Amino acid sequence: MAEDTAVALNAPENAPESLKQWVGQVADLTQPDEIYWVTGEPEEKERLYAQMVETGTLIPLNQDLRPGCYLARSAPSDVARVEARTFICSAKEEDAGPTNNWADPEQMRETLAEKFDGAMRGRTMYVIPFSMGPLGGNISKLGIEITDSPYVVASMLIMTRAGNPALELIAAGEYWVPAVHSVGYPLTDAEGNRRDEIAWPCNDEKYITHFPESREIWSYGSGYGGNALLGKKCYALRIASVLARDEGWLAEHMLILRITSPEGRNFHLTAAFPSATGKTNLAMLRPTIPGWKVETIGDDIAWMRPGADGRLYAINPEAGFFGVAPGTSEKTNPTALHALGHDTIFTNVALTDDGDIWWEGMTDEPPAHLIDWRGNDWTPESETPAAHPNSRFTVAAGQAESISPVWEDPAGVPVDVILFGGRRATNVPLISESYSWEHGVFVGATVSSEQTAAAEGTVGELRRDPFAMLPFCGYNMADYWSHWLKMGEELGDKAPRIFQVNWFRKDEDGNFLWPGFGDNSRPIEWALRRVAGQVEARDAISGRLPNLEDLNLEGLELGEGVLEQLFAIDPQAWAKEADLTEEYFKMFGDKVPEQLLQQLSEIRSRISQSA
Ligand code: GTP
Ligand code: SPV
Ligand code: MN
Repeated sequence: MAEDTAVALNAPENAPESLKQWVGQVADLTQPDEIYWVTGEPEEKERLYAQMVETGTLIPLNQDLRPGCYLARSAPSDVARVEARTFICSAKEEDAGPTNNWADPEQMRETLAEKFDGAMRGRTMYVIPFSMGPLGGNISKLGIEITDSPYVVASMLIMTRAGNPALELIAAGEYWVPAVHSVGYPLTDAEGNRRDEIAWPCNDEKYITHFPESREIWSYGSGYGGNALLGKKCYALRIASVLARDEGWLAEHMLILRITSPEGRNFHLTAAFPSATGKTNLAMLRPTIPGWKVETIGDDIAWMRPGADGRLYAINPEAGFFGVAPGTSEKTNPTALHALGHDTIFTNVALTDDGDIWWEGMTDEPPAHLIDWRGNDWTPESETPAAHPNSRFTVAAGQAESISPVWEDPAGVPVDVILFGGRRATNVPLISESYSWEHGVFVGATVSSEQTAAAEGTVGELRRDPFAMLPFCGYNMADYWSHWLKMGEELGDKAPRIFQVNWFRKDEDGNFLWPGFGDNSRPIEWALRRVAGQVEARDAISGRLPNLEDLNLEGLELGEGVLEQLFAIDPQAWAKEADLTEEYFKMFGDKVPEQLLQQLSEIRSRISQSA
């Protein structure tokens, strides 16, 4: 009961009784010194940042060069999502499926009760009401994150619509998802002995847990990214994918952009690429082909729902970008770089001698001296990177000059094209059009990609990452494929067209064949001309390929035979992939939808026809 809480609840007047009770229960368990409800007002941000500068969590950057910018350095053990410590606690194991770590919900609740017992001693417990998506929008949803990390509060204030307006919607009776987070580093022990605060408190033991039936999130031990900003992967993907299945919509790891043709026609495109595989880059694309314009709507997550006209409408549930820093440069992504000129939190990048930031790939020549992400001196001779490969910037989406005027339209934008992509050195062509929605779902379901530094694991290792959702699907992946097939039936001929892309194909010497970045506008232009019915395609094993003369390559110098290599399809290699896919599907037993098995057999017949 809220009344029994030792610490004052400090609840705002409009906080509903059920919310107050839950906050009181979490406080009883975690025993914070104080409870603070986040309002989202400007003076609150000032106080928070000042306090974090005092504890060393934030280092102010040179305010003349980067006003409002700060650097955070995490603990070296807390630098990325921890997939091995991420759990789906569904009542039945088969509802988590073979690609998730399942944990028995009863047992996990016992473990969490132990871990969270006294976890916030000596700390402030922050209560953050937030909206995923524009406030009050019909695709948007609400949540409350309780956390003991001011860094998480500051990040949530950038990444979501957090504070009083979200609480007002909750007070008005809107549905909300509860999410509890602790870094697991209490400052006082059970006997009342105090220890000093450190710059990045966290715990060696981590639990990122989801309860799909009760729609709850409990996260312990990490302060980094998707482990801790619970609106992002935990809610907007893992829990939302379950809500989407039950309510008939889609929660996806996709960027959203608007692209306007020289004739002034608007197209909307979403794209699922695995973590650190180019969503932010594509969302801020600067086309190298004249006359085309790209506007950014989202860079990581899309929530999509059929609208009254039967088309699929997408919103970006987030309000900011938590983007990969390394590789961001004036050449690769000037739009992102310019957005980072002010009011940005940088995490685990390097610090220059004049109080600015640097990371690998920002400039051709590294500075002669830096402080690296661990806080040590660094020179170009150093053997470790200056910035952590998963170092990130946290910035309000509105700061990107490419942001679309419609990015906060609560109704969303109608989706014309869906892209699936991954990092593939071989086999997968630059672009390929799916024969049908079912074929598109097959392509999405069988994506493999070389792993990146966005999660713990072996960088470069090829793994299946269906729909770029491997670490983010809150239920059985095969049921998720069935849900996609069902959505296709509902959308019928109004469904978006599906294409597969691969910017990462390499030659024998390991060099990228395709220049990528702004030039990705070229295959995308072809896709849009397909949608507009302006161009023919040729049938191939992977799907429909462009006739090479139809690609707009004006102003691009490609080496001899490179274009052919980008579209080369080796039937033997595809036969091997088909065998691997058959093996892969076996993992899901009889849950694999019949339509996907049918697609596999159609690929095999295309292979034998071309042999
Ligand atoms: P998450 O935020 O982790 O979900 O990732 P993301 O998909 O938004 O990643 P991002 O756009 O930040 O991609 C980062 C990496 O992809 C950087 O190393 C980029 O240099 C690289 N990248 C992006 N686009 C291209 C491209 O067209 N070609 C090549 N070769 N690399 C690219
Ligand atoms: C990803 O890994 O796909 C990210 C970063 O977008 S995190 O928020 O840490 O999950
Ligand atoms: Mn992501």
